[in-house]
Amino acid sequence: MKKILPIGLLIFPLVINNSFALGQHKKRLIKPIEITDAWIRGTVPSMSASSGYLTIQNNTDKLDCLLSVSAKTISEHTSLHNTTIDEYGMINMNKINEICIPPHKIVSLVPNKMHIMFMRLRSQLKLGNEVPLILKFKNAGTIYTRAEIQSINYTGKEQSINDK
Ligand SMILES: [Cu+2]
Repeated sequence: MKKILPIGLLIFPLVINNSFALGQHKKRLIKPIEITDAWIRGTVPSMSASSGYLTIQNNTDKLDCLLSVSAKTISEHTSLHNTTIDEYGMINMNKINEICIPPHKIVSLVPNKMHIMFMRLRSQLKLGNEVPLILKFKNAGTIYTRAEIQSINYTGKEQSINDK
């Protein structure tokens, strides 16, 4: 005895695909983690390291932490640093394991504080070029962004306005 498959079943995959597409579209409107104002300090030929800065906005209800940054096009070795001044006025840079952003808060990496350190640079970082960055977050996972290379004297968007 032969079984005949009802034609109605063939329509199901189309319906499932449609609702999946809608769900994805909704998620794109509010990013869980938003990265803005990413920049890296330009270098002169003798420099083998540089620092990078960006602003992280956590739009979720949970604490999230930046765990690592990679920028393979410019550097083999990247880590998260914090700058501190000790009791003798000496400036130190310490490696930190993570940068955490409380729910619905913004954390900015700015000169002389927390930053991304790019070591063993492959070549000179020239003004105006863009560098792709891959950020790894504890909850949000992998986030791709681009950082603009600024001049060696640049101190960031807000600082530059205050200087004028
Ligand atoms: Cu550093």
